[in-house]
Amino acid sequence: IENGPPKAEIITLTSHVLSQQQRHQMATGDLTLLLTAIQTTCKFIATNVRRASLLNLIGVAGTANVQGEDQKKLDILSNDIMINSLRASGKCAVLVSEENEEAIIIDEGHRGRYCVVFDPLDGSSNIDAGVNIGTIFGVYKCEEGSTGSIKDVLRKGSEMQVAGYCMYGSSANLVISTGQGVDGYTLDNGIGEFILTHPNIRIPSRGKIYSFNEGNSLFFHEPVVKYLESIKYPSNGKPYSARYIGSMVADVHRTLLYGGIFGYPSDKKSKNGKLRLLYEGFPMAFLTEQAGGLATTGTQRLLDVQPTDIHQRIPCFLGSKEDVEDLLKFFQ
Ligand code: AHM
Ligand code: MG
Repeated sequence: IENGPPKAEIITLTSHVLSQQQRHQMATGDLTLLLTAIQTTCKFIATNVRRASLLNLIGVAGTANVQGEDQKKLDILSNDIMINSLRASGKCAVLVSEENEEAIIIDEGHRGRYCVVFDPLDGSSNIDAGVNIGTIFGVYKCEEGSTGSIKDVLRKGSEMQVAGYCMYGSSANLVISTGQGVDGYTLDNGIGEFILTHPNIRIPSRGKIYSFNEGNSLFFHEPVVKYLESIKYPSNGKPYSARYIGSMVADVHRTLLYGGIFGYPSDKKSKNGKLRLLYEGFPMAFLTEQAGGLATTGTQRLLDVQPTDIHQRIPCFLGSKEDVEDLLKFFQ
């Protein structure tokens, strides 16, 4: 036990990102303000996820609350908060949300240079059971000369400036990369700040866990079937453990911290799998690479996929470098 005084240095997300920006001479403060808007949304969602059953936020949208206002389901409410807060930041030009069919082009009075793609509450089918869920986001900067159009977000994931997620579990954990590694922050409810608790997350080069919805095995294509066989019946007699929460944020979070492989493949029923490229695949691939891992579609580096539609789906495999390389051998 150390006897010295308690450590007096508390690093918040805002101060850490600011100092990162300053170090790379990128500090206009715009990104920091944008991230403040995202943080505020995450704090709001974290609070409400926790209170959800009490406040009866769960359930069908359209039931009235005591004020006679329509109550919204948590995912719709989260989406509204995210959009309002990003718009109010004055730093955004285009927003793409899983909940909105069309991209939102921000009005001139509030317009900034950034474009944010997000899934406000991913894994929302898990809310009622109290299982971890999360918000996923990615940030692009408008292209030179653009005042904000759909073209600014139909870009490869490798062009993202920032990617992150916030996981709502026993604590709220915000994991983020501005392209200089990955840092994890935990919400201190007492002071309402995200505190740097997991600096420089590095994914182990090999793990012992695989995370696939094997219930779909009947439809899986051969490379995936063969790969899964290879880790379940290995020649060394040490099979991998299976962990699948069914909430991408939670499954990816564990994969970043413990290593292993997460996959949502295309199969005979869904030709591009289930996960969305822009606001699920790209941000998670960005974080995985920044943490030293790999992310692939099976045939291509995930971050190199050129999107054609804001809501398109993509087969997705990510995790420890060696595990993903093993999988890729079955695709060759
Ligand atoms: P959602 O955006 O409708 O919540 O769906 C995305 C979620 C991911 O969080 C998760 O990885 C996946 O769906 C699980 O799908 P499945 O239930 O088919 O295994
Ligand atoms: Mg989703």
